[in-house]
Amino acid sequence: MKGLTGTVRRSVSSMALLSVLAGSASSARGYEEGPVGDAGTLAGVVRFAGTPPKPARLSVAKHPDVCGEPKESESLVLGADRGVKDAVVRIEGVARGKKNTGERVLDNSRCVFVPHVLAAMAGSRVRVRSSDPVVHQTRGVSGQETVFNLALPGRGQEVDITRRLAKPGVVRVTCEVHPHMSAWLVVHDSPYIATTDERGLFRIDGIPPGAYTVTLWHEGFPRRRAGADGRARYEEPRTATQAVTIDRGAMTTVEFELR
Ligand SMILES: [Cu+2]
Repeated sequence: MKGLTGTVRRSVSSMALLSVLAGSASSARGYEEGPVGDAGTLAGVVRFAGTPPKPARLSVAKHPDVCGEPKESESLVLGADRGVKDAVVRIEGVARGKKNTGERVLDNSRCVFVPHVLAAMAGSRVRVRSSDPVVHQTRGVSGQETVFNLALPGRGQEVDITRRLAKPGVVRVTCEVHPHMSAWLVVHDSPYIATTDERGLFRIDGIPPGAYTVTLWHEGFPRRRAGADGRARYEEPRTATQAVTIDRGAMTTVEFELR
C-alpha cells in the first residue's frame, strides 16, 4: 500500500512537471487550453472597396536561373468579388479556449516566401525552410528589434524559430540576398487567428460564446514602383476593429472593407 502511494505520488509529480513544460512551450503567457462548451464560429470576408492600386513589379537582381522573372508584389492580392487575400483576423481577449494545434513552415521557394503571410499563436511550432539551391538570408524584424536572422545556404535547410516567436506581435520578414522577397508573421496571444484565402474568406471555430473585439490586420498596399534596389516600398499596415457576439453553438459572420 505504501509502495502504491509512492508510485502514484511520483507519477502525479512528473505529470505536473510535464504539463508545466508543455504549457511554456505551446501557449502564450496567460492563455489556458481547455474544453470549450457550446463553441461558436466566426466566419467572414475581407473585401477591397474603391479602385485597387496597380500591383507593383519587383525586379529580381540575383540568381535569375532559380528566382526567375520579376515578381508581382503580393502586398495586395485580390480574388473574385474583390476578396482580399492574406488579411489577418484575430479575436482579442480570449484567455481560455481551444487547444493550439499544428506546425507551420515559412518556405523560401523559387525566391518567394510561402505563405506570404503566416499567422500563429505565440509558442506555436514554426520553421523557416529553404527549398532553393541558392543562399537565402531570412531576417525578421519587429519594430526596431531583430527577431531572427538566418543563413539558409541551400535546399533543405531548416531552422526552428518557435522560441523567437514567444510573444504576440507583427514580424516583417525580408531576405538580405534577394531584396524583392517579403513576408509577414503575425503572432497572437491565443489560437483565435486566421488568414484570408484567395477569395478573401476566413473562418475561426471553437470560440467560447461571448462578446469580443475582432481585429483586422493587412500589411498595407503596394506603392506603384519598387525602390531602385528592388525592395518594395510599403504603405503602413492597415488595421480595423469590430465588436462581435459569438452565440452558443452558432456561426456569426462579419465583413471587413479595405479601401
Ligand atoms: Cu533570398
